[in-house]
Formats: sequence, C-alpha cells, structure tokens
Amino acid sequence: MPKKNTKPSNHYMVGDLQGCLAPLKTLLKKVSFNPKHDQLWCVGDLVNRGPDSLETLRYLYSLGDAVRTVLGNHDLHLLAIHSGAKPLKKKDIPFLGPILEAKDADNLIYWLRSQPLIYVDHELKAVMAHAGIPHIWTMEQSIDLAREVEALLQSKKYAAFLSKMYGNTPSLWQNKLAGDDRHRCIVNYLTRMRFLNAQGHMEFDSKESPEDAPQGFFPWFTYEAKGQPYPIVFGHWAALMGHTERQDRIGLDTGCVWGNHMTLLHWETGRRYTAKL
Ligand SMILES: [Mn+2]
Repeated sequence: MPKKNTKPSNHYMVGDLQGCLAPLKTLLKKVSFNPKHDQLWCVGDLVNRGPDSLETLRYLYSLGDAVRTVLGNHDLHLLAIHSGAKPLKKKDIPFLGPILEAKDADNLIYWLRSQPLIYVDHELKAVMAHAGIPHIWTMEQSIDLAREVEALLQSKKYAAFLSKMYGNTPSLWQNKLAGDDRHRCIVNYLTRMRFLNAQGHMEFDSKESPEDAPQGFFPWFTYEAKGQPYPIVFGHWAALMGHTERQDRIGLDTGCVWGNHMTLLHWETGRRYTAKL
C-alpha cells in the first residue's frame, strides 16, 4: 500500500489481540474504522492462546499502512519457533500450528519480523511498547536500544539470537552489557517487564496481581521517569485491567483471551470501547 502524506484522522489503540479477531472486528466496526483515514495501533501479542491467530495476522497485514504494531513476547515466541530456534511445544500447537503450516506463512512471518519493539509518533506525542518502558531509560535511549534488537531481528543472525533470547538474566540493565545478554535484557524490559525495584531490577517470579509484588518491587509505571516526555501505551499485563492510576501510562490489555474484554482507545477523545470474545 502506498504511503499516505495526510495525517490520520483518528488513532485507535487496541490491547493484546492474542488471536481474538472477532472482537477486534466488532470494535473497528463500532467506531467505523476506515483504513484510508484512520490508524490502528496494536500493543503486541497479536497471536497465541486465542482462536484465530492466523486470521488475525492476515487481517492486520491486509490493513497495510493503517496498522502500527510493536512486538510482544508471544510474537517473538512465534518468530523463534518459525526460525527453528525453539521447538513447537504441545500447548502452542493449536494456536501457532496453523500459522506455521499456512501457505503464506513466510510472508506473514517476514512482516512480523519487520515490526519494531517500540513505536513512537512525535506528532501525536505518544510512544508504545508491549510491556512498557522502564524508568531507568529515557525515551530516546529506549528507542536506540530497541533499534539494536530490531536490526538483529531483521538480519541473517536472527535465528541465532532467538535461540539465546529466553531467560530472566541479567535482571538489571547496564550500559556495558554486550552480545546475547544485552539483547535478552532489552527484550525482557520491553516485552516481559512487570515489577521493578527502584534500581531497575526486573522480577519475574511473582504472580501477576499488582498486590503480589515482592518486597521492594513495584509495577514499573509507579516510578518517576526522567526524559520520558510522552505517554506510554502498553499491554501485556491483563491483571491490571487497565488501571495504572496515572494518565500518562496507558494500559490496554484487559484480558480478552482470558474471558474479560478487549479495549480499544480512541486517542483523540480518550473514549474507550470494549468487546468480548
Ligand atoms: Mn505479553
């Protein structure tokens, strides 16, 4: 689809899709979404656990330039399996199997692999990352670090990187980190982070409920961040049900795939629309 020169009339941001295509279509119909004039932002985790992962990818791909998405942990997991870096496990077969076997798999996977970890719109003054952006990074630094991983994902070395992507360490960012540790750490902050301590250590063992934070740890968005001028749109954390207690940290995962609902935010009015699977 050719690039448009005109600004989109409306920006809509939707929470984790996880293969829930029907509620997405319901919501887009509700707001009379027009791909010629409007833009849809997806917070990542487009696939896995829901009923229509393959058709969700095909639909987003068909929307062309009207879609902006960032990669979530489930999307990276799909890339890892497709690349051969990770075996397809039994629990993923019903969801990811149809994508891997599809005739257009290579095309869809290439599209997914070309998506960023952070998306920023300087005119809208908004930034999006699947899990969020930690307070220890400025927005510009987080974009630079995301670009390092994106370059890897789009290079010939991507399968090798994906085979080293899994793991919870190092749990604290340091500028001197190098190689796989550096890239794994960036991926974990941007796609898996929930609880941080003041220093910026990530914690992955506790349950999802914000009340279950281990001592000294709090949800990442509770910390004051320097050099992060724009509101952060994120997903990943269904247990929050969109509650962050701050206007500039916009959580959109409301657990559609787990029996709750999907949330679509109309940026220009702040109005939220919901639909169930
Ligand atoms: Mn996620």
